[in-house]
Amino acid sequence: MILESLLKPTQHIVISEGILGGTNVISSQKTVADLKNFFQDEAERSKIDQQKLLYKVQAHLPVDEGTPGGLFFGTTWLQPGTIGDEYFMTKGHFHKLADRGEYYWGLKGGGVLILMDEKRNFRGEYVYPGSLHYIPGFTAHRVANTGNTELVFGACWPSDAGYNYDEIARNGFSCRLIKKEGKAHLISANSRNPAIL
Ligand code: PAN
Ligand code: ZN
Repeated sequence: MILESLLKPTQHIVISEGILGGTNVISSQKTVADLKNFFQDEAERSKIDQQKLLYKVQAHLPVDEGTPGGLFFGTTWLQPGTIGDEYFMTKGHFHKLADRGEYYWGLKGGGVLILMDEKRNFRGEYVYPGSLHYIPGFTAHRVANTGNTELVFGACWPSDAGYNYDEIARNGFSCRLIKKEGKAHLISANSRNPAIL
């Protein structure tokens, strides 16, 4: 009676793991096949089991994609490994509404958030449990796993942000995160090595 308006939340999260539950939660995954031409060493990528999982994503989409004013909330599980000397990474994207920002935060494992502005200036930020990253608008973002274990990170972004994967597929990032003598180095990409759509 009095408590009628006190409701159980529609969503829940295993806070340390990022696992989402409840209504309107979607899942997707990307395999080695899905990142054709994204790595410097395409020959090496093509030799790996194409069905091998690179990363999976869960996202809570409480409103339709494109709705102004709402928020989306997600978790990404990125596997450890390298292709050639380049760490496993997400595809990366600008947002379709390019000015839209986003938060990322580290939950498990270790890696680097790679950021590139529209002038192709790049920078990287270490990702680790407790790291928090504000990704400004007009900034492409991608995460690479530099550890030996799964890298888990959370994200929150505007529901009208959308995705522009084409720019990265065409021109790539201006940098690559490579493993050299066991350590991560963010280096300028020596060729644009465009990924063919
Ligand atoms: C994230 C990403 C997620 C997967 O939710 O979509 O980490 O990376 P790609 O989308 O680049 O494959 C996000 O940035 N949303 O806006
Ligand atoms: Zn994004």
